[in-house]
Amino acid sequence: MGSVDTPSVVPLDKYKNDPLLQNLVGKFNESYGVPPTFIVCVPGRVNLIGEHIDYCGYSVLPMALEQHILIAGKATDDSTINLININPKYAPFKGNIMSLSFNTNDDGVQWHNYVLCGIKGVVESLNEQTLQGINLAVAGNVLPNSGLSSSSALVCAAALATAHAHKKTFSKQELSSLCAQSERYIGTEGGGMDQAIAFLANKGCAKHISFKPLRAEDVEIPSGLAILVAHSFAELNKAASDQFNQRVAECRLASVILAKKTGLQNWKDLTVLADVQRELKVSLPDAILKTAEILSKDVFTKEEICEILGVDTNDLDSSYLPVNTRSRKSFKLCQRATHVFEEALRVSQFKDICKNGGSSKELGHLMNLSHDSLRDLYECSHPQLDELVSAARKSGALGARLTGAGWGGCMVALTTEEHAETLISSLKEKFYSTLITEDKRDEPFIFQTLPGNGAVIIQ
Ligand code: ADP
Ligand code: NG1
Ligand code: MG
Repeated sequence: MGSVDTPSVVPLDKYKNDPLLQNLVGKFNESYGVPPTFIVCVPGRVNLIGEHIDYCGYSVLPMALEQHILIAGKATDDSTINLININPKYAPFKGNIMSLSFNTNDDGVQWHNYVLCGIKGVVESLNEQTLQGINLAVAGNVLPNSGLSSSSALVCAAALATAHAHKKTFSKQELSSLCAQSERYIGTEGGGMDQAIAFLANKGCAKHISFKPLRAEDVEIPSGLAILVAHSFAELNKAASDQFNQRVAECRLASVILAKKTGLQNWKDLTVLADVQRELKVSLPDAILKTAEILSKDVFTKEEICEILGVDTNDLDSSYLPVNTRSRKSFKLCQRATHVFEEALRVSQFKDICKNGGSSKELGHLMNLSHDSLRDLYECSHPQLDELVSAARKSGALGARLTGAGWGGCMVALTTEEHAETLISSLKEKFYSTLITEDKRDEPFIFQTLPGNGAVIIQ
């Protein structure tokens, strides 16, 4: 058996000039009266292509960012979790490690719940009668609520900090799966892309991530190309809205209806579109044709869906619908499933071009098609994000698309190294000039980025 791949431990010395880490250590000392015994560092990510298909069982192609979440920690003598954030907008929290509960207030989901997701995931997996608490301090520079996966960086950092504080080692694969599961405590029923890239990323390469079993294959961005990330200045906290789960529900319903109408015996359990495609033994282009043929309506009412499946509303709710989507009256199934199958095809074409050589124009074209599909079929873009994408294309980007869940947040654009600076200047002039207020001037709202490393423990 080969050795188990666990997050690397790197010496603190390497970070002595990192201002965010120095600030974090200072605040930890100030709050707890002692220095932390370790710090964990987990990156955000940008997804190059493959949006809203991880929870449908299809592969995705993200890369880690240099921006990250840091958590400093030290085990305590009792079972208390103390949590502070160096940013005063995030309020401190105190709880018991053996009885963590999630709560929301009128403003939506409180930030500490993401930390609790990671802690709870590890606590459940350790399955001990009692555990020591931990003093924790958080710092981060991943733009939040923007599709760069600040949420998962926080969840994964909390899980890694909890495991390390209890001297337990998990493989990167175990941590990825455990965190994908435990982030769902927040209420959104996402896939595993964000947690997988957080742990499995390697500097210099994007990753083609497949699920069941979880695998991450290196994909090199062809030389001479540059990746640009830019914020649309529209934000959405996914857990504070039912939009994300509505798409999850629509994909599940499309999946079971396709399975039932094509005569698959086990249709009730076929809630994942990739599983239906596999059971039907059809190619992605054929799955797209079948979708158009079988799900040929624009909108399905809940009653119509119950009738097709031969179930009552209670059954439909409990078997297929996330809690916050149960009051929805109508669902778009054909559009969502078509996006998923077509996007899965685009990921595979994008990977092949990167691996076997091909035109960079074609890579850009695939990204453009991805955005257009997310805007028109998946309806998860935002007018301001569409405007930014369009400005990037007009300014000579090879391709541009929304990245992450959408409904605002960031765009990822592909350009050449030569053209990157010109593209940034052009977007500042064409898109940002009227949007940038004094308070936003220093924010890194547009930046060029290279594939970064996965999670590490700093000691
Ligand atoms: P994203 O696309 O960034 O993952 P989500 O809507 O999934 O956006 O989650 C973002 C949430 O994560 C924020 O609203 C906040 O609660 C939490 N978060 C992100 N970064 C930080 C941070 N540095 N400190 C505290 N909480 C953070
Ligand atoms: P963001 O935008 O980072 O919250 C979400 C999901 C991913 C994936 C993308 C869309 C979580 C934790 N993340 O990402 O799994 O479905 O949207 O491709 O649910
Ligand atoms: Mg998120």
